[in-house]
Amino acid sequence: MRGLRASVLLLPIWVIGCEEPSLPTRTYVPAEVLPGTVASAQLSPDQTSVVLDPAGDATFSAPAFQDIVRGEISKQGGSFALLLEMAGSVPENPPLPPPATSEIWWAWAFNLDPAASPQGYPFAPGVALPADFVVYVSWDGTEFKARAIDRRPLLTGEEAIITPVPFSIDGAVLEAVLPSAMIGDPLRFGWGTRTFDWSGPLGTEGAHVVDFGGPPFNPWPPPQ
Ligand SMILES: [Ca+2]
Repeated sequence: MRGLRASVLLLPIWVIGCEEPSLPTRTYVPAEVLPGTVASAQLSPDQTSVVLDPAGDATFSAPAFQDIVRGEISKQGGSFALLLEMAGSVPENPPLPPPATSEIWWAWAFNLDPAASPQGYPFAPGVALPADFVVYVSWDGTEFKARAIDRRPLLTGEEAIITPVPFSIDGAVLEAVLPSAMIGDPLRFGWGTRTFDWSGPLGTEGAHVVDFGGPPFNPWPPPQ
């Protein structure tokens, strides 16, 4: 993992803009970061886990683009394809809805070790949460980004590992790619989705959950 972090953080994020303005798809692919992991056309899904969530249940009177209606993860070769469907389309230039002041997130959380609750980043120091690994798409009022946060090093007093990941936004659907090696190719884990408002910088107490997409964690592999 150390080698992976060292290699990917030095590379630029390639942003591929929409070439046809009439289409709402925005694809941002740091392909150089993750060679071989985004060739999904050559891969076929072998397992998918889907969780549905009602529309209209988000807190803070949040807009529909923060209201989760479906979360999905699919194992595709060596990667997980992560998907979030919202109750409404994500605008090209969305507002930061209150109480967000710094950024908003669409996130997938992974509970890799049910016995562990790392403390700290991206949450405040000392705040323990069971998600060992988080992937998120963010909007800060200027640009969309996607990052993976490996929180497991926090358990031993080290810093969380932050890695850019490919993502896309198409109307009400957000997708991101997580190479399964980044979470250690686990056979079993818990996963779930959330949206967040950030009323302060990452690493502070400014995180507010806007909507959970069903239970906080769901089983992988999906029940037969
Ligand atoms: Ca919802």
